Amino acid sequence: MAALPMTQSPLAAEFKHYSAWRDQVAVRLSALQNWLTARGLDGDDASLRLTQLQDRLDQDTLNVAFVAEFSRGKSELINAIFFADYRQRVLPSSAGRTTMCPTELSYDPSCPPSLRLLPIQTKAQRGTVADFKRDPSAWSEIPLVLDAVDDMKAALQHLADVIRVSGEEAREYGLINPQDEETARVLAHDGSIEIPRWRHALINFPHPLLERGLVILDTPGLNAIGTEPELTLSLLPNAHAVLFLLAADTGVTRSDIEVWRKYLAPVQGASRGRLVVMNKIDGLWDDLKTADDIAAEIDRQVATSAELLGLPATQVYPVSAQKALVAKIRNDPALLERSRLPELEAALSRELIPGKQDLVRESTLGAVEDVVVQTTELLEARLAAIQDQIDELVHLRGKNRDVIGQMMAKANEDQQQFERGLAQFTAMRRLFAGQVAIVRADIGMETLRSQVHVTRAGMEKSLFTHGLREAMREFFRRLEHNLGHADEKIEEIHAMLGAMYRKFSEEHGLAAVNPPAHTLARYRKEMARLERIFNERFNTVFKLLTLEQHRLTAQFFETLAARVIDVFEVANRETEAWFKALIAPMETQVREHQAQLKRRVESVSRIHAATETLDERIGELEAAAQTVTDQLDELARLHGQIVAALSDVAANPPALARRA
Ligand SMILES: Nc1nc2c(ncn2[C@@H]2O[C@H](COP(=O)(O)OP(=O)(O)OP(=O)(O)O)[C@@H](O)[C@H]2O)c(=O)[nH]1
Ligand SMILES: [Mg+2]
Repeated sequence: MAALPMTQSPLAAEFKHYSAWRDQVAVRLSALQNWLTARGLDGDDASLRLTQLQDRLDQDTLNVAFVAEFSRGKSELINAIFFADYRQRVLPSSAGRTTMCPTELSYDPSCPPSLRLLPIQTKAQRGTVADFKRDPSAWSEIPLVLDAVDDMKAALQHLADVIRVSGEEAREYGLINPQDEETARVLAHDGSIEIPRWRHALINFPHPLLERGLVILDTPGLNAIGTEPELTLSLLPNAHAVLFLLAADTGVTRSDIEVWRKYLAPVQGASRGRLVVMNKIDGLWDDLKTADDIAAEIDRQVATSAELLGLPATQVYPVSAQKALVAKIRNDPALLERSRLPELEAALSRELIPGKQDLVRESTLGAVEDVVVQTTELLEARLAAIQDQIDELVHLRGKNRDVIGQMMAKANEDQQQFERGLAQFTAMRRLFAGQVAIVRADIGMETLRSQVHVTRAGMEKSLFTHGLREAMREFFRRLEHNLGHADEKIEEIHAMLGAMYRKFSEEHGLAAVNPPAHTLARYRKEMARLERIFNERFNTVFKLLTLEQHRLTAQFFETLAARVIDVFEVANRETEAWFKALIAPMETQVREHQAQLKRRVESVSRIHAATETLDERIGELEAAAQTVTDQLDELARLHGQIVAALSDVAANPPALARRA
């Protein structure tokens, strides 16, 4: 199944542009990092920040998810948008329920192409899909031989695998929804039920867009037999674009609305990158009608669907995935246009790429700015100190030894005064460490894990929904309390350091620095969102819990806790980076200032010993000042290059032009 040359769809073109942009930014970042290293200017903080940035660019992915009730054509649409060059259906697509488990398509060139499947039985074990991703032995792996077409199709057919199990077993996996009538009917028949054979699938596929960091998530339709809470909690919120599909032949059904409400509504906050697709418009094509009549009929359906979902009609894209796939395979531009897929592809790249580019740009700019400002301040302080010495020495020309003796006394005095200031700095540093420890206790992973533990135990004990909900409410209440407390401390630390910086700048002439601010607001918002999802999901008021309800809730909590842990890990990482960014410039300046004072005492005493070396010494200092001035220029130039690469104006990208 060798790929033919990529059809230049707007999405492919924009994606190519985006990844070229990202590569260019990475090149410029390395230039800065190498330059800093070569000149010994890469303090701990700077090199850490730049390395983190490079890692983030390396691992940068763009995630697109497809969500809908079964049989709306998700898999077909993925085939049409991304895999038409393979001249056939890559993902299985057929009438009825086809895709049985969430399927992620991506490409890691360090592993051979493969399909990896996580057995449904893992649901009876503790651990989320994310946990199992770290355990390769839990997965069944089928190699994908791209040239052996039939083998490859057969392998991917496993995405549709089901097994028949007893009601008991399905219950053990938490797959039975006691409220679902259909399940009850199926079970009543002979006590057994068909369930997905796999819990999750990972496809490693060398596709040009996947190679550049695209990750596609295909999901199974809402089935009565339960889905992973991970979808709502992390996979969908982490997607940069989510496509929600309707079908023209079914209209908006009750279960479509349920999927929308369950999967799309909770992540509505980030309304960017949410597209609604009305698929199968070819069902409305009718040779006995005029093109205008058909278009009007499509418009009417679009308007009705938009209204039912409470969206503007412009956010609903009518397409025919199937005809688009056929058109691309047969190279039939008229049919492709009629399928209206190109409009959806354009909208998708418009939603997806500029938004992602903005995110990457913002975070990169911020971090680079910090590093550049820090280094500039260091160099400027160095330059000012050299200049002071030059002025002092120039002033000494022709003065007698007495005056030079007074100079020496003054230099010594300054040095001593600064040493006394240092004692204050050390005391402040101790205070700072104390405050940091409080924040770490509030939001540290150990505190969190023990809260998870307490909540888990509380949930296991309770037999009634009331108790479960109480345990969860307490969990969120504690998290919010700790985050809020940490936020207050963070503000105090910020104010304390600000005062210290001002004091040092006034008393010892150090550069005035405005320490960067930090807040945990983002993480508190995410906790509130998770709590809302929990409340929405468990607001039913059954009193005594059945075994499977209990199991479902416990499973849900495990996923939720995993997500909370992820969020806290990021919060901790960022807070630690902030602590460093806060204290590092101060430490650097203090160290630098101390060295300068020492050099000054040395130089004055040398002159005191031999007044005739004065001119020579001034010459040395002037050369040193020139070197620092050159370094400042070079740093500004490197910074300018990064900013230019980030702004992406040179390439005049279609993405930015269109947005204007
Ligand atoms: N007429 C028509 N049929 C389509 C179109 N897109 C998909 N189909 C058909 O609809 C059926 C379901 O398509 P799938 O791609 O399997 O749908 P899905 O949303 O992935 O469904 P699940 O995997 O079961 O959740 C298949 O028989 C497709 O051939 C379309 O644009 N027009
Ligand atoms: Mg499917």
